[in-house]
Amino acid sequence: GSAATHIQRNPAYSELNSDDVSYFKTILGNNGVVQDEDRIAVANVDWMGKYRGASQLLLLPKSTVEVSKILSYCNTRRLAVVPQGGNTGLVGGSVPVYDEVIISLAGMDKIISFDNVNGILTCEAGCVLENLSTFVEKEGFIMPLDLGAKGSCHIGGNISTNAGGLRFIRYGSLHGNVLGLEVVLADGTVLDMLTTLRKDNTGYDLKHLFIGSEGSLGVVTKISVLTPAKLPSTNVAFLSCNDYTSCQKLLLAARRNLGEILSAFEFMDHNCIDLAMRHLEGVQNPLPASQSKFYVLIETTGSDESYDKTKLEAFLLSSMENGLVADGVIAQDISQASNFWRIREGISEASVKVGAVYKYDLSIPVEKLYDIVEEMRCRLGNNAEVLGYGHLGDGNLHLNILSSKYDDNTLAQIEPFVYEWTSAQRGSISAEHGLGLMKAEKIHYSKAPEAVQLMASIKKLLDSNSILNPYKVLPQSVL
Ligand code: FAD
Ligand code: 2HG
Ligand code: ZN
Repeated sequence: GSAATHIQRNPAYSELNSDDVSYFKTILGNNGVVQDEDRIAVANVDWMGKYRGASQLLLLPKSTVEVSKILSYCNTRRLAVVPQGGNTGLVGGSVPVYDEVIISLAGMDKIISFDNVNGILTCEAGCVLENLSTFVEKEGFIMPLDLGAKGSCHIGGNISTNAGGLRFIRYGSLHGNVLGLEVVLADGTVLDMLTTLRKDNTGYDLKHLFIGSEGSLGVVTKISVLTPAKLPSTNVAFLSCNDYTSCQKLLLAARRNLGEILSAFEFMDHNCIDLAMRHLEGVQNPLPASQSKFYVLIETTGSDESYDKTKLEAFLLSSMENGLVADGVIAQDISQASNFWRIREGISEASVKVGAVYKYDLSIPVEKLYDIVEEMRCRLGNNAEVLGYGHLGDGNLHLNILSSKYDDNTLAQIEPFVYEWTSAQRGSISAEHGLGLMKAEKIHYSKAPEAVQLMASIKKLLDSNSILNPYKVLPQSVL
């Protein structure tokens, strides 16, 4: 593929033969065993069109028992597999590298139960996030996470990547919101950790190993998740700031003055707005006259319509008076609010329309977070367009570098510089997207050797033949 890996195919894995295919048909039926070239082609390539595998088989299990039978067989036969959810991952983790069998969870999309007293949803891993949102909202609750990929990503994929997203600042990480999981291990063992308890300190909390393990330790088949109450009043403001320091101060001011109603604080530079206006259909620039370099989207969610609105208006006014905000608007209706959100959520979509995009997803102390964007612009000059945006409230920068095509010279100007720089700040080279194939060999920039060794020991314990998502997450040297 275009982002060719330098890792060789591991010869310890068997090659698929017709007996294997026949066996899979006996457990999944003909419809669960996909060999159609067009459908396989779609599953072989990632959302950016950057990572491309050469799998010849896509399996569509309908139940945990079927997943268990598939894995048990693959483990005995030494057939490597890649679990796939909505295939929206951004680090090449969800597609095969060579001929791994693709196990798609798309056929496991049932809601199992909803406890509408405690707000606890239990469902299968292949449920699309947006469908779950629609479902729980009818019951007066919301999903604790939201992201631009909601229309395609699966809850199982979200859990496997420990997705952050747009509500993290308010509701925190999936490590806090996921109450239980059912996972199938590499040898087919079904691990039932599907509790719905808030508190349970009986031994090691094993589910956390699977949250964020990117399909390398097991296949997540069922989930129970805590959903917060849906509150009646939401307001969204779109603001501009003249310098980065003002954005930082505005974040602190928002935390102090908006307090418990603050539900999003998203940041984008002028280049992002520019890109969105060029490539997203039907969006309007909320501040067309602004010459500012920085933009912030603030959302509040609370229980009192008039109080919440007054609070946000007063905050905007005082922030303009004290000079932190250059200009700003509060959405007057749902369509304006969704236009604001569409700009922020659409940056990813716009970024892949230019040609090639190099994406970095960094945790950096907020004070330093924009420095890397400016340094990158200096390094690359006119060779590329550099965008900085992200979840400022969480200290998470999305650094996107756009150029007309992928080439090794551009890459050599970006890497390892970006990783070294981040490591020197004691930041993370993956705030929320994971390591996947892209960063498996880079883990040492963010983790101590002893920690990587322990991860490798856990991997060997749970997947002794290393059939699950090979070449991803951990460096080849420790396996
Ligand atoms: P996939 O892409 O199919 O898989 C991702 C990884 O999880 C792979 O390693 C795969 O092997 C593994 N996996 C999937 N399902 C399972 C399973 N059931 N069991 C075991 N392993 C599994 N990410 C964020 O964190 N925050 C964001 O705000 C955000 N916004 C995005 C916006 C857009 C437009 C896009 C395209 C992506 C965005 N992402 C974001 C990245 C991505 O959407 C998330 O990582 C998402 O959680 C992946 O879910 P998925 O179902 O598409 O998983
Ligand atoms: C977002 O916050 C996503 O929009 C995607 O995490 C970021 O595409 C990216 O780099
Ligand atoms: Zn993000």
